[in-house]
Formats: sequence, C-alpha cells, structure tokens
Amino acid sequence: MPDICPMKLQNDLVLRAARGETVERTPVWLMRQAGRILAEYRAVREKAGSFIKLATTPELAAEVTVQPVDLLGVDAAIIFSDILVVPEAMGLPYEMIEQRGPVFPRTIRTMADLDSLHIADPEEHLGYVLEALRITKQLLAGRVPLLGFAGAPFTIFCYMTEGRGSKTFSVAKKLLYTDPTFAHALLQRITDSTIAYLKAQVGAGADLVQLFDSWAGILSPEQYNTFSLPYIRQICDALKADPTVGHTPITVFAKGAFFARQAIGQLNCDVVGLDWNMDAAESRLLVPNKTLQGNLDPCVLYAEPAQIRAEVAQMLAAFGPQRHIANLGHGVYPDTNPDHVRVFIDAVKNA
Ligand code: 1CP
Repeated sequence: MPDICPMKLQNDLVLRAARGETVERTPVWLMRQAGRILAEYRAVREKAGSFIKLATTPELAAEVTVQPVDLLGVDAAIIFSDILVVPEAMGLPYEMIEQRGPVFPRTIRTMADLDSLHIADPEEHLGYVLEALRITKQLLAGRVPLLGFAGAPFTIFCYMTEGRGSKTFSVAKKLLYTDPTFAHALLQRITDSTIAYLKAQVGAGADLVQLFDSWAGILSPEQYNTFSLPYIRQICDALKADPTVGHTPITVFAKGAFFARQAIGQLNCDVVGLDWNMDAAESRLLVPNKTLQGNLDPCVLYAEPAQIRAEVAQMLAAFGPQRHIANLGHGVYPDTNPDHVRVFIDAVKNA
C-alpha cells in the first residue's frame, strides 16, 4: 500500500479559501473536470474498455484524476469515480449504458427491497476508490489538494428508487408522499453508508469532501427540509465530530435549491456550492460566514474567449477576492472545448 503520510501542499489555496483564511488569489477548479472534456481522458477510457472498468482500476482512475492538474492547471484534483458507487456498495449494482448513463437493473421501492441492502463497508466494498485516492495522492506529490466526494442521500435515493436518470424523478418523489416511512428508512441507510465512506476517503488522502445534491432542486422547500437537509446535517455533524476527520473541510452543493442556501449555510460545513441561478450578493447575505463556490453558467464556455474573460471578471467582482472558490455552477458539459476551459482557468488565476 502506498505511503500516505501527510505531505505539505505546495498549493493549498482551495483549502485555505474553504477555511476562510486569506488567499493571494481566488482558487479555481471545475466540477466534472476529470471525465468529460479531455482527449487524454478518452484515450485512457478506451484503454480501460468501459467506465466501470476505469472507475474500478485504481491506477487508471488515479491517472485521469491527475490529468486536469497537468493539462488545465486547476487548483485541485477531484477523484475520478461516481456517486453511484455507494448504492453498489450497499448491494445495488449499476450498469453504465453508452450514451445514456447509469441504470440500476433492480430498484429499491419497498421495505422488502430495503431488506436486501446493507450498510456499505468502505474497505470491503469501495476499496478500489480508497486505493485510487492513495495512488493519486502519490502522483500529485503535494502539488494541489485532492477532493473526495459523495452524492447527498436524497440524490442517491432518486437513482436507487427510479433506477435511472430522469427529468422529474417522479417515481422517487411519489415515494416521499406515498411511503415516507420507507423513504426515511432508505435515506438513513444511505446516510450511514455515506458517513463511513467519506471518513474512509479522508483516511485515504482526501483533503476536502464535497456532497453533490444534484437533484435538490426538484423538491419543495418543505420537502427539502424533511427529506434532504436532515441527512446532509447528519453527515456534516458525524464528520466534524470525528477527531481524525473533523479538520477536513466539507462542501455542500445543492443544485437548484436556492431556497435552502440559508439553511445549508448554518450546517456544520465550510463551503456552500452555488449554481448559476443563485446571485452572488444575495448568497453572501444568506450565507455570511462561509466560503461560496461557483458559479458560472457552464454554457459560458461555449462563448468566445473575450466573453469568457468578461464573465469571469464579473463573477470575481461579484464574489470579492476572499471566501470564494471559483467554479462553474454545475459540471462542465462534455462538448466543451478544452481551450475554452483553459481560458476560464487562466482568467481566474490572472485576475
Ligand atoms: O467527471 C468527473 O470529474 C469525474 C468524476 C465524476 C463525478 C464527480 C463522475 C464520473 N461522476 C460524478 C458525479 C455524478 N455522477 C453526479 C453528481 C454531479 C453532477 O450533478 O453532475 C451525478 C448526478 C452522477 C450520475 C451520473 N453518472 C450520470 C447522470 C445520470 C442522469 O442522467 O441523471 C451520468 C451520465 C454518469 C456517468 C458518468 N460518471 C462519470 C463519468 C465520466 C460518466 C460518463 C460515463 C462514461 O464515460 O461512459
């Protein structure tokens, strides 16, 4: 097993910004930077044969994790994996269909279905991600921080019940109304698995962990307060209460949940992720004591370089130089020109 003794980071801007310390410049990285836009990624993906093979081969996952650091100059690496490895580790395997995305051949919609699942044991069921983190840590050699991540329980619930991606996740949402007891039981089991998993990620070298609540925006504020926020709170509290993990910053990104910014800002987390519908000044008022991450519209990267630079300047001015980690408001789109991604990154770094 590679040695993972703590190494002093040469560039710890993301971590210092996350903790609210003063930074010389705004740090920048991109959600979904590791698996979408680079020809170099597609070459490794081809060599692996499939997404799942790539994600479960630690050496290859580590290689594509480091690519954006080398090729784009981002201030952080995010481990190459997927949020759906947690359901799989709980006993619900997924398949990745080319051009379509993930599918669960079996779904979890009743208490009887739930009985077939266990709480994920990270070392036993997710050891390949932990090994990828350890190898990545070595490859990075302290150049930039390594970010771990997991899906927020409600977003994972969506995929486990619906069985696939959806615009409305109406099967998942229906269960919140028709069988809230079951919904809470499944959410709790996902939460317990996620706490163990994120702790293990930190143990394997993750310097910060981000929760992706990608489908938060389909819930009403009341439903969000009932079915999503309490589970995110449990995760934040559990990590912060653990003496070996508590120092690790936590980012909560709840896409579309503009109504929940204030409540998320009061969680035991360090950074609140914003999508591009969320106004910077308003978000500062709602979340006065935490670092904000985001939030350029990913479509800005389709524009000409001059416009990308202008939009970046506007974003940086709106957030101010401190307590901000520059990013897009959601993952970079797969058909984005990597040169335009570099324009975005350089515009932040040279501001
Ligand atoms: O892209 C990267 O930086 C690599 C790591 C990464 C991350 C952070 C992947 C690899 N997936 C994710 C997170 C993820 N996965 C989220 C949360 C972030 C977000 O909202 O974008 C979600 C919702 C998923 C689920 C998922 N996995 C989808 C969406 C399905 C839908 O329609 O609802 C898809 C298409 C995937 C597949 C996937 N995950 C990652 C890659 C590179 C791919 C493409 C598969 C391939 O290469 O064949």
